[in-house]
Amino acid sequence: MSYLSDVLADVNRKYSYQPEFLQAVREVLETLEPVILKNEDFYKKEAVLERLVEPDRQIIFRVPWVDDAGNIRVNTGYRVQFNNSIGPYKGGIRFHPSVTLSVIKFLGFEQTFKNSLTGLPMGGGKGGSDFDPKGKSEREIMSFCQSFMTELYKYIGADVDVPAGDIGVGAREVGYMFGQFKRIKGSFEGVLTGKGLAYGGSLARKEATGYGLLYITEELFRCHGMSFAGRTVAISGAGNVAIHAAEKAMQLGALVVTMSDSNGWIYDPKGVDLAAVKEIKEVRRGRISEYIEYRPSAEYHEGRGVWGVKCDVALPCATQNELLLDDARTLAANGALAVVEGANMPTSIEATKYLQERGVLFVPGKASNAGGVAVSGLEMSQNSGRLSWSFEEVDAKLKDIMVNIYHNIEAAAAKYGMEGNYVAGANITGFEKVVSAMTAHGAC
Ligand code: NDP
Ligand code: 2IT
Repeated sequence: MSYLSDVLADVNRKYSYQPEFLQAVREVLETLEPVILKNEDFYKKEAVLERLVEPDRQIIFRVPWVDDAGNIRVNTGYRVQFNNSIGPYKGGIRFHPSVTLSVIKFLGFEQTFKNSLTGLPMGGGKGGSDFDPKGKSEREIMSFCQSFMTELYKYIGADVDVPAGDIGVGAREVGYMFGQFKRIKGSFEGVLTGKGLAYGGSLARKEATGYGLLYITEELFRCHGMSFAGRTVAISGAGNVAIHAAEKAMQLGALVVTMSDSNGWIYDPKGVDLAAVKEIKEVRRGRISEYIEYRPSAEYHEGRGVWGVKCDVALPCATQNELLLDDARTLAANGALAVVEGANMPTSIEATKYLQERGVLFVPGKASNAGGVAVSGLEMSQNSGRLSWSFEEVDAKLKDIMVNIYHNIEAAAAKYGMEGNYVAGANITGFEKVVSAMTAHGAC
């Protein structure tokens, strides 16, 4: 058994009850094999892999809050501070009933590599709760956010750990959490990103993940001698990432024909009416099924189905494991040219391998959705410098970062003889920087 397979076997044994975490670890470790084999004794002596797969600390807490009927309700809160070798912990907070320690660990693990890829000094962390924001009143959301921060504030700070949004957490929730932190600590600091523009937020943060996804997709196409304009794009999700991915895809001349939420999906062959989706999701906080009220000629279907639509480019932007082997088969059979992940780990390992074998260009989320956390890093810089940059300035830096990520992961894959394998390229690039910092710090 090699060092790498020993560590993988240990993690599988120890955390057999954390499937999402094991999936994320397996995907990364398997692609690192050529790097580890080149210098196995060193990595083993330094226990590099053992240190990478074990979070620095995991904070789990009770979140009591009062609902509108006056009942006390209880959820579980998490913050996993994974690795701060290259900077303060950084990563979003997810509110969704599916949140478990396994989910937060997988996200924190991925985040460590992603943040390294941005080139900015940010370590990896993630947090969240199994709280379900759906159907809750404004007051209940505020009550929950305040209670969550009443415990979390002890563990975070502008130079310690800087959370942001993720599924179920947008500007509204970040605002409530920021307010509670400020109130308890008496300190106005850049402790969260994705803040409102009136109190230290960055222009273009809201758009950053979706726009960044399209910047890297455009560069991918350009470097393969193809144009992106005129392509048909299938997008899943209808949240922050999906909406801004659709917006930038349209600006770049593509036709976006699908969007979805956890109940169902829409197919609009004329091209999705994004103003309608924004009104449904951002103003009414409604369901994607309402889309046909705006566009009666479009189709609405219950359940999953986005990947059955013929497209050139698939952008999964909802959640983990939403693009499975059968979906990959359908996409490839329908002639898809590229799958570029907006969500974190939306594609299963089997589906990823199938797409790669069939020559479908595949960019993993830790590279392609890094635009969000990259602009969070720029928000941190602006907060430290007491500055606000223009939209154009932030957007130009974002584009630059995404183009650089593409070239770095492309070069790393090629260096190890895996041309075009951007999964390996992303993992190797992220790994090399984190490990060089980690080993410089000694046994910690
Ligand atoms: P939002 O909460 O804004 O939107 C999430 C979307 O995905 C909604 O349409 C939601 O539908 C759908 N969705 C969520 N969970 C499920 C599920 N279990 N099954 C089916 N559909 C689901 O989140 P974001 O857009 O911010 O996040 C989307 C993805 O992008 C996540 O994987 C996140 O980790 C990742 N990401 C986000 C970044 C950011 O800056 N926000 C940065 C990088 C990655 P419904 O409303 O019905 O629940
Ligand atoms: O998955 C992610 O990268 C995010 N949810 C954004 C994290 C951040 O700190 O901006």
